[in-house]
Amino acid sequence: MRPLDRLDLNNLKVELDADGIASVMLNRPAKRNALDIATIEELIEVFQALPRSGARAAILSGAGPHFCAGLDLVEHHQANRTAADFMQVCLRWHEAFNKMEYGGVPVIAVLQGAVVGGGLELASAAHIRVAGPDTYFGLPEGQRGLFTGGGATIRVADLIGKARMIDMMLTGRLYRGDEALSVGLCQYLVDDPATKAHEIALAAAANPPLSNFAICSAISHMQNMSALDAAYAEAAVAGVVNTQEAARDRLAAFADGTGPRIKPGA
Ligand code: 1HE
Repeated sequence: MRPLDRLDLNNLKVELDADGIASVMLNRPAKRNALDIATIEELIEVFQALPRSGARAAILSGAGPHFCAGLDLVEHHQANRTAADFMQVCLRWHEAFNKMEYGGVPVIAVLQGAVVGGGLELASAAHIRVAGPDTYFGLPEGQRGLFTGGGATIRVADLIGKARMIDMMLTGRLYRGDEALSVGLCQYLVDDPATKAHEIALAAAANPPLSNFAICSAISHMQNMSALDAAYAEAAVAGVVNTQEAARDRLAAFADGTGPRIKPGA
């Protein structure tokens, strides 16, 4: 496996800064960052390398006016795929998005313009979504004669519920602004999503990496389990995380009264 700084990337731009914040940018703005198979393969490589890169958090963004226009419809049209071919394509999408969601490094998505179809599937694999005034969310699969194939039936349904997802797919309904925030498509709605995402990434990066690893992989895994198994797995993860060396100073500071108290700011 090649390290993050040695990957040969054409459709993504990746940088790791001195604070340990990785920036992963979809970089096909002329095609509205549509996800062709080459981009999906690059996402797999990047999110495979990320947990071993020293990155403490990552910011996922898209170059240009739109975050991501979803499946590359032109490639899909021209490739004339069989059902078996497209199933394999979808499995590569799952590989990429699972590496993101389960990798243990917090991924914060900065969303502008269109976050549609596969673009919403990609955004929903991030751990935190930050939208701006021009961001809109849609699942236009129904109108295109398609169906979701990148995990929306799991992740988008999880964010907004089955009924809203079905409505979006049947009618082409778009969500934006306060409505998008209130249904759970994004957790932050701000004028400057890039700056906010950076702030969030720095805050997350200040946590011990093992805590973040648990937050950004164990919760997702536990959702796939029965409640009984999830409770057992939670106890096992807490056994490891809550006794980590990196927590010692923080606990000591609380015990001697110098550690922060958890209260809302002024
Ligand atoms: C594309 C794509 C694409 C743009 N595949 N090439 N997704 C959709 O149904 C959304 C399709 N895209 C759009 O509705 C619009 O492009 C946008 C609203 C996102 C942006 O509009 P606009 O006016 O800024 O750009 P444009 O003129 O439409 O597109 C600019 C170029 O990007 C143009 O290429 P050009 O070579 O003619 O300049 C477009 O063809 C290209 N482009 N979007 C390929 N999606 C695993 S299953 C997932 C199923 C889905 O994702 S379904 C949802 C698909």
